[in-house]
Amino acid sequence: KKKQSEKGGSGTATLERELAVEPPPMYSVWLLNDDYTPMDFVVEVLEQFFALSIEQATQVMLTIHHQGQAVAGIYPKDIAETKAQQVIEFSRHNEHPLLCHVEKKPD
Ligand code: TYC
Repeated sequence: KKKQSEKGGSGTATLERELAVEPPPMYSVWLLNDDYTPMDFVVEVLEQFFALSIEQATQVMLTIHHQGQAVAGIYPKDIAETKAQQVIEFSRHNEHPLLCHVEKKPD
């Protein structure tokens, strides 16, 4: 005798499997320009916390310098928020005013 939970095997169970593999919502970490943080410090931050090459890090740093801000990386929420905290903590430890913020990407 078939159990109640096994009825309609291609209905609810299929939907549950599809939902289970949805990617998580993603969040951009933006670094902001300021007048005081040295360019080489920002490049170091982009290399150390966002795993950019020195060429990528230099390009992103220059984009921030000229345009006011740029995306350093895109991650699930908890990772994005941790990176932002770590950048601010590292910057304060080195007495630089560098700031960043986290923004949810559209679903
Ligand atoms: N504008 C800074 C300078 O001229 C450099 C800088 C770049 C600062 C990027 C912050 O996120 C930043 N020294």
